[in-house]
Amino acid sequence: MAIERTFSIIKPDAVAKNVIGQIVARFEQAGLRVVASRMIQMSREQAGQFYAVHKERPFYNDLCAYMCSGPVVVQVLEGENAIAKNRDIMGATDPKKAAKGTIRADFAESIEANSVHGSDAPDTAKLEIAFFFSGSDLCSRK
Ligand code: IDP
Ligand code: MG
Repeated sequence: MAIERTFSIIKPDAVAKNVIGQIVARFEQAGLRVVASRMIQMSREQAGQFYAVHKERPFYNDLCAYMCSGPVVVQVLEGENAIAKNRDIMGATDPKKAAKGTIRADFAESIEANSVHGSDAPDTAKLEIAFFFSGSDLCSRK
């Protein structure tokens, strides 16, 4: 299986709950390594651009406002099958439907304030990493 990199956000609800470490520990326990990490306060423009794919969805404006409502941690995770592995550890978008033991089942507040973001495919992972990080921000953990 290939070593991949994927983009992850610890969203405002999880940062406010002070569970950054607990969330990162789950990635590490699953064999993923953090190769870049930064806490930021997103602007409305940044959130709007990041979630542009959802522009036509009824929840878009609320989602963008929510993502700017407090600091978030943006990070890049690396490891075998990192993209799908991250999505498995996160759980389903709606925490009520998320499998037991997943981050969203354990920490999320609602379908909107659902604790984490994770890229869903290699092309989006690449775009999302480049949206927040430059090449020199990414560290080698080999
Ligand atoms: P994902 O984060 O599991 O990939 P997406 O469908 O890509 O889910 O949606 C992006 C984000 O938009 C979700 O993580 C969540 O914060 C928000 N969202 C998705 N569906 C809804 C909804 O029906 N109501 C409110 N917010 C939603
Ligand atoms: Mg998505």
